[in-house]
Amino acid sequence: MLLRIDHVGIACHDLEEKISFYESVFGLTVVSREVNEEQGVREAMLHVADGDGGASYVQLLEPLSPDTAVGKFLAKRGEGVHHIGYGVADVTTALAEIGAKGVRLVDERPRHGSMGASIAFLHPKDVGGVLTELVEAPRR
Ligand code: V0V
Ligand code: CO
Repeated sequence: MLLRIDHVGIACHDLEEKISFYESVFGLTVVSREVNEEQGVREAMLHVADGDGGASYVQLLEPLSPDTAVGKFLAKRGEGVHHIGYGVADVTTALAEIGAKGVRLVDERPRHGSMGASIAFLHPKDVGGVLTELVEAPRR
């Protein structure tokens, strides 16, 4: 069901500062910058590698305000890994299959994600403390 690791989401206070860090230390390149009001974030995707099923990225996340998912996470835990995003062929089908196994879904239906993807989150309390995101890449 999981095709690959699409991205690792990392929460930070200052997006531009963290972009500079990943560029200078790891030589990564920003391929997308977006504000996602629904998710309460300003985010950037930095390309890591290309695989058979698609590319993988680091996603840097800055909260739009303290009362957002990432804002609350930063206040509670500080900067660090916020979620893992796995590539799936069909996010609606994957949600139905995973939900049927008793895992709490944060999203009952897909939302708009970075770079035109369809995304949905599974509750971290039902995934061993890991906020887990399903990512269906846009059709080309
Ligand atoms: C919260 N908790 C986490 C967590 N966030 N545990 C692991 N990883 C995280 N990232 C824990 C938290 O410590 C609490 O446990 C408990 O869950 C409830 O947290 P809370 O602070 O009271 O917050 P809630 O319940 O209001 O919200 C938690 C959830 C929320 C997971 C439901 O963050 C959410 O809806 N996340 C999905 C949306 C999201 O994260 N969007 C930003 C990325 P204790 O302390 O009580 O034990 S957007 C993105 O990735 C995009 C656009 C993309 O990839 O394209
Ligand atoms: Co993400």
